[in-house]
Amino acid sequence: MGDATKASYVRGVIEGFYGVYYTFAERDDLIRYIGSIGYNQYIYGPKNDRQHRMRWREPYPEDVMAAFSRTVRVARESGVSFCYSIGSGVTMSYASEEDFRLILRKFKAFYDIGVRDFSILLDDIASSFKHEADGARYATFAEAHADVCNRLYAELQTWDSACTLSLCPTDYHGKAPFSPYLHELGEKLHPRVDIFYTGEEICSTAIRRSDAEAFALAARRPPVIWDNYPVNDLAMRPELHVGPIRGRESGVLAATRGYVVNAMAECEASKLALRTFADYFDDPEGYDADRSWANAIEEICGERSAPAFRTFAENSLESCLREPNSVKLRELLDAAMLRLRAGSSDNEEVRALGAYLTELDEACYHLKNRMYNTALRNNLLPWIEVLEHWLWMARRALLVLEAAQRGEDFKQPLGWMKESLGEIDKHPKRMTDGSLRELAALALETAEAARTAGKESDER
Ligand code: GDL
Repeated sequence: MGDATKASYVRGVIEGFYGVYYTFAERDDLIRYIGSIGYNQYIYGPKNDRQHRMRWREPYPEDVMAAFSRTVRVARESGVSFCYSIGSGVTMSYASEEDFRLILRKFKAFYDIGVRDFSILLDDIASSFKHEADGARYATFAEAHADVCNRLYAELQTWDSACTLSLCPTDYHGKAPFSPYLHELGEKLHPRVDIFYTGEEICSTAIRRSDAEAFALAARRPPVIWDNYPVNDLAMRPELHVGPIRGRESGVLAATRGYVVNAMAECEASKLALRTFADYFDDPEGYDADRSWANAIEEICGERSAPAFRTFAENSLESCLREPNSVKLRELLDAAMLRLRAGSSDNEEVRALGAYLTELDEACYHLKNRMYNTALRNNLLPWIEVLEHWLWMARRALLVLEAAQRGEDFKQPLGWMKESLGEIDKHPKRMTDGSLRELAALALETAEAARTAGKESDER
C-alpha cells in the first residue's frame, strides 16, 4: 500500500457494542493508546447510549457535551479523528423533515466541538417502514436510506468540505449475490459515502479479499470492514476475547476503504486484540498472529505478568474465530484420564495435570494481586473467578479419585467438588473448553461405584 492510500485509509476502533459502555476516562485512554499504535479513527456509537440510539432526538446534557469536547481534543492530540455516529434507525421517519433536522442538530453540536467525521448506523432495525409517510414517499427501504444519507452528506458538505459520512446499512453481512436492498443502496447512495460490511457473518470466522470484492460489486464501492472481533456483547457476554486476530486474509486491506474494529465492553482487555490488529494493518502479508500476540501481552501486561496472563488467556480463546481453546489443558487431561480410567491416580500423567492446575492457580493469584495493570486486572476478575472454580473442581475430583482408590473416605472432597460444579454452572462467564467435566464425571462414577460396593459388603 502506497503512502497516499495509507493516509486516507481508515484504521479505526468502533465503540459499537450493546451493554455498559465506556466512561470518558476509559475512552480517552483508549484513544491515546490506539493513536500510539497507528490507528487514525475512533467511532463513537455505543448502542446503549440513549442519545445515540433509543432517544437519539434528545440533545446531550451540557456537561456531557463538555466531556465530549475534551475527548475530541484528546483524539486530535493523538492523531485520531473522532467520528460521531447516530443510531436513529430505531425510530426515525425517513420522510420527516423534522427528524432530518434533528439528526443535523445532533451532528452540528459535534461539528461545533471540532468533529468532521460522521456516521449513521441503520443496523439491527426492522427492515420495513414504521411510519406511513415513509411508505408514501419511498418505494423501498434502500431508497429511503440513500435519500436521507445523500441529503445529510450534502448538508455536511456545506458546513465543511472536509466532512465525511459513513453508513452502516441494514444488511451489513452476507455473501454474493447480496440483497436487492444492498444493490439499490449502492446504486442510489452518493459514491463518497462509505458503507460498513462485517463479512460473510455478523461475527465472521474468516474475512477474505473475495468477500470484500463481492460486496464492492454489489454496493458499487469498496466497503469499510466492521470487524466484530473482539466484541463480546449479547450472547457472547460469557466470553472474554483476548486472543489475537486470525483468519483475515492479507488482501482484504487492498480491497477496502477502511477497517474498523468493534471492541469489548472490557476496555483495557480490548487492547490485546487491538494491538494485534495494528500489526496486521502495518504488514498484512507478514502478519504472524502468534508473534504479534506475544508482543501484545508483554506490552500490555508487562514482562513480569506476561507468563501468568498467557496461561490464563490460553483458556479464554472461545470466539467466532474458532481457535482451539485450552489446548494444553486438554492434552494433559486426556493423558491423565487414560490412567485414571485404568484405576491409577498415582502416576506421572496425573501429577502433570495437577502441576498445570497449580500453574493456573498461581496465574490467577498473580493477575488478581500482583499485576501492575490494575485496569486489566479489573476487567479480568469475573473470568479469573470462574477459572478458579474450574481448577478447584478439578483438584477436588482428583482427591475423590485418589481416596476411592485407596479405599478411604471421600465424602468431603466429593461435596466440595459438587459445590465447585454448582458455582461453575451458575457463573455468568465461561473459561476453558469445559473438558474438565470429564474428570468430574469420572469422580462421580467412581464414588457411586465405591458406595454401591460398600453397601453390598455391608449387606453380606
Ligand atoms: C451486531 C451489531 C453490533 C454488535 C455486534 C456483535 C453490527 C453492524 N451491528 O450486529 O452493534 O456489537 O453485532 O454482537 O455489527
